[in-house]
Amino acid sequence: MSIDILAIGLPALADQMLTQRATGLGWTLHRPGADGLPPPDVADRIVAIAASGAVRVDAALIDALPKLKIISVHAVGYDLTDVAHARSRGVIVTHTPDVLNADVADLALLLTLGTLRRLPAMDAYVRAGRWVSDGPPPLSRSATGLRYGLLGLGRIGQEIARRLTPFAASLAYHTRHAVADAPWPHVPDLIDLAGQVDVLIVIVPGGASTRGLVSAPVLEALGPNGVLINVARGEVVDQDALVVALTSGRLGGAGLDVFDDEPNVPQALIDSDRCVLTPHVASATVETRNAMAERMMANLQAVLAGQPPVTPIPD
Ligand code: A2R
Repeated sequence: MSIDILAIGLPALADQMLTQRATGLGWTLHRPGADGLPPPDVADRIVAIAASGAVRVDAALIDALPKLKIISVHAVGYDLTDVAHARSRGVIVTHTPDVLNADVADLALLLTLGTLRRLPAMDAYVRAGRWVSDGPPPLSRSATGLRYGLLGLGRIGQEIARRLTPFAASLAYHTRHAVADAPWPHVPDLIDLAGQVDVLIVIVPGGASTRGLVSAPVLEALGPNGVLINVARGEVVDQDALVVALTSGRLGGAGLDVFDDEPNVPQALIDSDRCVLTPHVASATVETRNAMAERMMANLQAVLAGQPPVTPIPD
């Protein structure tokens, strides 16, 4: 008897791994139709979903799959999966934490340094021949000796903090609960933290509890010399307020890997020379995407064999 799996929006590497191994595992892969659902005769047989973190797995889809046992999300963030509904149906939700910590932390650092040192603008300056025609470009800002703040100090946040330590004058963080044994000071109020730092790095989950957390007053507190870095989810930052703050000069700069309506980026951000933009690639290296795909597979295999999941989402 074949085991029917619905693959939704997986990145190429994960999709290939799933496709190549499916036959050997006795799995039959299916894809959703234009309406986002598999055909009804297939829907009745689906026992597992393998989904990118960028696709919505909502109550309607979960309810369309009566035999569903597991939703294996290929991402650390599972904010687009209706976890409460899955749980109410007894469906296990898994994700791929830890294996991407280093790469996401690296990109946070790259965006920080790239924004302060205006790396893309410097590269463009050389390529456009302006070094020859105009002489040396305007000065940028030193990253060493700045005050750094982290919104979020979980698995990835702590990796970022460790990378910043050699050149930060100070480092503090805001979370809802202080982290026991963390060597960095906890600031209970986010606006206070933003007012105390030069660079604020966002690394919290998306979803209802963090939507718009980086609000206009937070950006105001960060100020005209402040820099915002976001490697979490676009919705955590009030993007309209960010555009206004950047274009009015009330915020110094931004390094952004994530946006509200990906892959669409507001033209004002594209036109702004105060920001560095990347297309949601924090975990997008061969090594990390391989590790994430392996974790997605391991969760599917465990649950479909009646074993506990390897990396279930936390309660
Ligand atoms: O608030 P706490 O004590 O639960 O700390 C968590 C923090 N956090 C928040 N901080 C302030 N206000 C909130 N409403 C809020 N909600 C969560 O975010 C914790 O320090 C951190 C999350 O850490 P982890 O669960 O270990 O996540 P990880 O692996 O660091 O990834 C963070 C996110 C992913 O969910 C993706 O959206 C993105 O990075 O790639």
